[in-house]
Order: sequence, then C-alpha cells, then structure tokens
Amino acid sequence: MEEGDGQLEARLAEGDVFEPSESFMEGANVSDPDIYDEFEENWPECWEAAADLLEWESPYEQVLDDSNPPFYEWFTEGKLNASANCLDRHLDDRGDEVAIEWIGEPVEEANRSFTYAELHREVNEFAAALRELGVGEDDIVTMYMPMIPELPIAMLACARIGAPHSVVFAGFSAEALATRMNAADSEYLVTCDGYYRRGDPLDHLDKANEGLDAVEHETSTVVVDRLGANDDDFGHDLTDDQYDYGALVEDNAGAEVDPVVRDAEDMLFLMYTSGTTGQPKGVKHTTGGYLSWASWTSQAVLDVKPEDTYFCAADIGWITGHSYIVYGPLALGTTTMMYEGTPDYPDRDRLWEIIDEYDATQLYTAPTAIRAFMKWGTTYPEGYDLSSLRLLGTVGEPINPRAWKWYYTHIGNEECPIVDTWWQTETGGMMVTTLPGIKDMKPGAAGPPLPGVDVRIVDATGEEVDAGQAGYLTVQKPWPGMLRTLYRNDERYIREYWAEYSDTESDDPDDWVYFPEDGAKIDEDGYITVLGRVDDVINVSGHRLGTMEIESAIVGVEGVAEAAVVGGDHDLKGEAVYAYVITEDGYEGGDELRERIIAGVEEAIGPIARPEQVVFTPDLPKTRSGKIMRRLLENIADGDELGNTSTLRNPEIVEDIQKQVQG
Ligand code: 6R9
Repeated sequence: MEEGDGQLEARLAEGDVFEPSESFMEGANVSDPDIYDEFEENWPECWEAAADLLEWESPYEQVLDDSNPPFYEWFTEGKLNASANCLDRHLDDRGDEVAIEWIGEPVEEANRSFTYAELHREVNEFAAALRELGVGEDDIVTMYMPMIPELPIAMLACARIGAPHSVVFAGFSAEALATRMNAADSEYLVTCDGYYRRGDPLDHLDKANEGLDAVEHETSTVVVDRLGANDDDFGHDLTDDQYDYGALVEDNAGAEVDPVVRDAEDMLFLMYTSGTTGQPKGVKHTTGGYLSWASWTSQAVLDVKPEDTYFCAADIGWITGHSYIVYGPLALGTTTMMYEGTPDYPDRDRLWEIIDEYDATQLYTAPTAIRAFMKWGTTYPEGYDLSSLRLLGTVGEPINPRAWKWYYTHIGNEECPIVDTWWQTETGGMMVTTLPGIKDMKPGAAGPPLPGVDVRIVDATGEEVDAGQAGYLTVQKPWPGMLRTLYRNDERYIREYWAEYSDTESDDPDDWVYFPEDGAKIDEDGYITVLGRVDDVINVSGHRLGTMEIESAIVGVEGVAEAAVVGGDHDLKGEAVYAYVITEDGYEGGDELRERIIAGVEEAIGPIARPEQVVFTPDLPKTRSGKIMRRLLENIADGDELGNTSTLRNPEIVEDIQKQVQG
C-alpha cells in the first residue's frame, strides 16, 4: 500500500531525513567528510583539486587573482584547450570506449554512438571546416540546433580553434536568435534543416533564415542535413552564404587540427539568459575556471566515473546541457547520453526504456519532468529494470517533497541518493547540494553549500538570518566556475549581480558579495531551501523567462495597450505565465485577440513562454505612484489571500480580475 499523499507530505514536512545507502557510500568518488573543513581552511588553494582534473599545457601561477573585484581571475597564466581535455587526452586509454551515446528520433532508426576516437575525428574535421570558412580565434560562433550530435561536435570544434560558441535553444524564436547574434556580433551560425518531434518532421531552417534576415551584419551559415533527402525534407535551397555541413566535413576528411592553446581566462563560451530587463544577458564563461568547475562537480556530485553510462535529460541549449551533458562528463572521459526525443513519445515509458536498454548509471533531470512522471503513474517505470541506476539528480527549480519521494521510491528503488542541485547559468555549475557519498538528504532542501563555496542567507541589510527565517541567497566568496562578466557590459555585470550587497567602491574582495536573485532559508543543520526568484524572472518547467521580455512581446500585438506578466503556481510546470492585458480602445478582449497574443509571444520568444492564461482587464492594480502591483497579480494567479489592497489607487479592480481568473 502506498502512503496517502497528505500523510506523506506531512511526514516529510516534519523534517524527514534520508541516509545514502552503504553501498553507494562505499563506492562514491568523494566520501571523506573532512573535505568541508579542509576546503574552508585551505581556500582558495582547495580549488587546485578542480584544476587537477584537467590537463594543462602550461601550469597556472596563481589559483585566484582577486586584486580587482568583482573581476576575479582563476588559474592565472595557466594554458589549456577544452577540446583536448574532453577528447585527446582520453584517446590512449579510452579511444574505443563510447563518448556520446545518441538516441534520436524516429525511435530505433536514428541512434548513433561515437567512441572517443570517432568523436575526436568528427571534431577535428569540423574544426578544419570552420577554419576554412574563416572562423578565427575569438570569433563567436552561434549554434541553433536541437539535440543532434552535430551540436556537441560543433561546440568542441569551436573550443578546439579557440572560437567561443553561443548556443541558442532550438525552441527559441527567430527573433530571439537574431537578438543574440546581433548582441554578440556573431558572424557565423551552425544550424540544421529540420528535426523530428513526436515522429513528425519540423522545419527549422525556415526559422533560422527568418532570424538571419534580422541580423544586421554579414553572416556565414553551416546547415546540417538532419532530415536527409527523403520525403521529410522541406526542400530548402542553400543560399550563397550557406554551406552544407556534410560537404564541408567530407572536404576535410581526415584533417587534424592542433588544439589552440588558450589562456585559462580566455572565453570558452557565451550563453544568453533572461534577466530583469528585456535585453538578454550574455554570460561569459572561461576555459580554465568553467571547465574545472564542470568537471569537479560532475565528479563530486554526480559521482561520474569513466565506466559509467551517464544520462542527463536536459537540452544542450541550456546551461545544464553545456556543463552536464557535454563539458563535465567528457572531461572525465565517461559515456554521456544524449536524447533527442520527448519523454512521452512514442509512449510515457520512453525514458525508462532507454535507461533499461543502455544500463544508465545516473539520471539528472528537472522536477517538472518528475511531476509529469508522477502524474502518469508508476506502471510506466515498473515494467523496466532500472537497477543500473546508482544516483539521481534534479536541477532547475525547487522540488516539492512529494515529487522527491516519488523519484526516490519509484525510480531509485530507495537505493539511489538524490542530489537536488541549486545553481545558475551564471555560476557555471553546481553550488548548493549534498555530496551524495557523505551527506544525508532532506526532501525539499537542496542541501548545504558545496565545500569551498561560501553561501549565506541574509536579510535586506546583508545580516545573516536565523535558521528557519526567509532571506536572500548570497555567495560571499568567488569560485572558479563563476561568470566573468556580461559580454561587453562590465557595468551591467556589477549592477545585476554585485551592487545589492557590495561596497562597490572597495577593492577589498571581502566587501564584494554575489547576489543571484533567489530567496532562500536555512535550517539548523545548514541545509538550504531555495524559495525562488525575487526578481522579475519566472521559472517555467525549469526554464528562465523574463517577464519584461514577455510583456514587450504582448504590447507589440495590435490591440494591446498595456500588459503585466507574472508567474503563477502550476502543478506540472512549477510556474506558468499569467498575462493581464488592457486592450486598446476599439478592441475587444476575446478569443481572437487572445490567440494573437499567444502567437505574438511564441513568435518573439518561443512556445515555452506561451501564456497559460490571458486575462483581459480594464485596468491593472497600481500603487498611488503608478507602479503595477505584481505581487498582487501573483497572489491572484495562485488563488492566495490578497491581504490589504487599500493602498492601491484602484482597489476595485482586484475583485474584477480575481473573478475572471478563478472563473
Ligand atoms: C541550472 C539552471 C537558474 C535559476 C536559479 C533558481 C532556479 C535552479 C534550483 C533552482 C531551486 C534548485 N533553480 N536550480 N531553484 N532548487 N535545485 O537552472 O540555470 O536556467 O540559469 O536558472 O533556477 O531560481 O536562480 P538557470
């Protein structure tokens, strides 16, 4: 018999604690509890442990140069190449072992494995092709591709020639692609003709071309022929500045490209992410610091070993895929899996079938997926042998204890530890989570900060809060995987991440505090529960979306006068987009306009930003100074108590809106 939901939630709320199993602890990569004290005493030199996981062309001189905060430098003067670290150094021992296990659509037909030797060859050939196109060191190459092997191949090829990549999630719109290429002055794009979704071919090049039309400078584009010349082909003709990937690679068959020696602080990639204002932020990550952080956390937290078949079900278009499908796992020489499809196609057992078939050893995914699995029911995983799994992980949003327990019981068979990992695009890798071979787990709490990571929960004045009190999550010391700046915008870097809690006039690193814009609380044991964003960013299915970006898409729709967007609670997605819209005079707030608004958002950002509800209202609740009371709109979306509305300029509007939302 299963415990009733209410009972279980109550028991977990009382602070249930789960110990990692003996068998896991015995084999864990990191198992000595002294690591926490040792790293604290030996900071920042403790991070030599991360740098030691890499192969350096020439050694670094200083672990941390903090002479110019918050522009920290790590492993200064060290030289290395990320592609050599992910490929070349494994060739002798692991050349014939599988590096990437790709499971593509259509099911069964499209699977490919790449051994390290094969991946090395593909990367070299494409690196040579990129050079031939004129890509030089430090040129930014944009990638707009779904989960196909050419994506990591292109990333590693760029890393090999010292050209930073900027990957744009394939689900993003043409407009989002153009914004990012323009912002980075990126003259090169790697994309594909199309791909499959639930068995159906989807035109991708059409969208890429539309984006390219809005790029302000000359570009060269490489197009992967993903669909092949069959009925599914959309019959695109390549233009003069577009090159066929297959032909380029064939021309460079057998080519070898010496890895370009990069400085530890040289940019490895840019990743655009949503922020408070409409303009996406170009987060800059470096070769030495980022790669060592992705590797160390993969080893210590995900317990990755070379002989593993490790499965992260994220998309490489997000930071999780960068760090934990591509760079971390490949730097450690393991087998990393890449799944192109969705978890419910052809049926809702797809992930379990894959894990069973490939004997996957870890599964790292988002709580939103786990909530969907839970809703679909236990019969789907029950039909499969999941005993190859040794560890489970979650990322992207808070996990509610009930989903945690379901994952633990039905997927992990109560034997696999779960790591609930808090981090961000900006942190490069994990920051707050248990070390699975050492620490007990508390469902709902991510855990203590990693060793050597100085996270504290503070109040608005920067004082640490007491256990149990809500406050703001801050990072008080730099770490190797941190972003170095926002691309070409040092001033915004300081304003967005440091200004809140730092003395920005000071050159003493102790006066500088990183603020990730998350709320959190901490318990007596130092376990941190992340409460969610405190800025205008919402988290839909683990994806970060800026409310301002969505609002500006909506006001761009004909007939809309004003819009306010907030995140409301959602059973599966965590949060969903709620849009409150005032129509222009002469326009009706009905289904027709609602559909155009939804289309406008999909066009500007992508389907992930699609509003769950569009509420038409004659006015928005505003303070006397004219600021929209978003908090109130959030409460309405969540169906929460509203409290005092008397300070509003227009309190009568609230009831109106509430009626519409709650029907
Ligand atoms: C890796 C990634 C970052 C934001 C972050 C926070 C939320 C991530 C979380 C979590 C609670 C966790 N977040 N992991 N909240 N528990 N384990 O997701 O990066 O897309 O930049 O999002 O996601 O709000 O600030 P990114």
